[in-house]
Amino acid sequence: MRSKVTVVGAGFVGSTLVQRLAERDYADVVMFDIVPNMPQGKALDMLEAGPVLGYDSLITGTNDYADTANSDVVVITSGFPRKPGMSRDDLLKKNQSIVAEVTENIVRYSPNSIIIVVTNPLDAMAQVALKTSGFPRERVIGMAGVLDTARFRTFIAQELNASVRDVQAYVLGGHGDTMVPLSRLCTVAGVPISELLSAERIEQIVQRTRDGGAEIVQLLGNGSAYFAPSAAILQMIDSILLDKKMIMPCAVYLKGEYGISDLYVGVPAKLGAKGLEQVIEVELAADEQSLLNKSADAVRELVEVMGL
Ligand code: TXD
Repeated sequence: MRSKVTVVGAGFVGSTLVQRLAERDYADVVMFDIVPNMPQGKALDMLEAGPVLGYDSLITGTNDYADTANSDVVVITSGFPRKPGMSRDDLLKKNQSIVAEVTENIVRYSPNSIIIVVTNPLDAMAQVALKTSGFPRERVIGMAGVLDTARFRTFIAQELNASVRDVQAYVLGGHGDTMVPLSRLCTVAGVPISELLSAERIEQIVQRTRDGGAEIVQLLGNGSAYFAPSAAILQMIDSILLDKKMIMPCAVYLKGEYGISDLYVGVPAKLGAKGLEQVIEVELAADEQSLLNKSADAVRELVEVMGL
């Protein structure tokens, strides 16, 4: 039987992800949104691309959670955009209630699913989904690190005129200004980046990576990134549904790993059929650990504002 994936939120990230999934052709996809007719319209449009592109994925748009029943993976991209005059905390609380409501419906209709959280502020929203669902941490994972790492890899490849495939890197920590690109472990075809670029140039690339989301927001003028984010989510789903056991940075609920407890923070994780199959603990240098701690503190602040 084909796998079933539900994507909640048929906005830019959600609908682009559904398109990418359909083209992979290994799962049926349900796209849910509260806006009437819109997910149905987008789903039908994508379904009609199947004969041209050669995929048989069944794509269903809906406003009814019953259609999402028995999904293997559910992705939460639903959220409220920040409006003028809204504080960060207002947005936090608004998205907290959306993610909680969505999670309750996921638990009701797909009690055995693996949840991938995408809505911002990412690490805090993953915490909301975990607490609301009562699922084990293996089945509630946040997407941020694959995207942040992809941005870092893009900039390094550009700088060295190298293939992105040869660039290995890790960006850890929370999804935000405090993320921790681990340049010490970055290699290009196995060669440490410190042998290829000056420390100063590496630092500039690290800073551009930290500002990667904002750079796109500024260029777009309205809305935020969705092509690279949807690709990053797809890689996580691939590893889970195809049981590839790939290691990639994900927001994971830590239970003492890296000296951090009861909090979502981005760390290298092995994803397979069971969801999170292993937290990979990399030995960190003192300065890296202190940056990771700072990043965790920023997430903890949000969790406290939410009263979780
Ligand atoms: O790295 C990452 N984690 C991220 C996160 C990368 C990119 C985008 N990131 C965040 O994902 C972004 O800050 C937003 O919080 C979400 C979704 O971004 P997108 O660009 O797709 O936002 P849209 O286009 O505004 O889509 C949101 C949709 C929209 O269609 C709403 O109608 C719907 O969410 N929505 C809901 N769906 C279901 N249920 C409820 N309650 C609901 N409320 C709004």
